[in-house]
Amino acid sequence: MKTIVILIMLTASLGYGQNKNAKASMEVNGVCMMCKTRIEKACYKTKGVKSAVWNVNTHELRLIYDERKTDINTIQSNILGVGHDVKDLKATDEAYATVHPCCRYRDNEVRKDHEDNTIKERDK
Ligand SMILES: [Cu+2]
Repeated sequence: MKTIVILIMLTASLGYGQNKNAKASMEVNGVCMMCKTRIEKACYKTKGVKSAVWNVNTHELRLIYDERKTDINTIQSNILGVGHDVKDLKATDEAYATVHPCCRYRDNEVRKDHEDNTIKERDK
């Protein structure tokens, strides 16, 4: 009986101070709407992520997640897993190779193409 009480207290104290709607934002590299879908999907695939919105212009990813179920490192590694660099963390070449050719954000030509398109869209 005593053990059970201690266990309950321990579980309660572990959960204490953890936010089920923790917010975070970080920079994720990408170039287009396909990247956006890929990045956000990778986040939602992570158990505990409630909201993931990536901005194609600013490259900022805004997250709302349950700290009791996941953490930033887990979310980041899932994003890296689909081939997108997070801040200073580089996705492996294998993971990067799986992104669509038009999404090769490390390629200056591709990046420039997308930037031109963004400007065209804006000036339309
Ligand atoms: Cu893309």
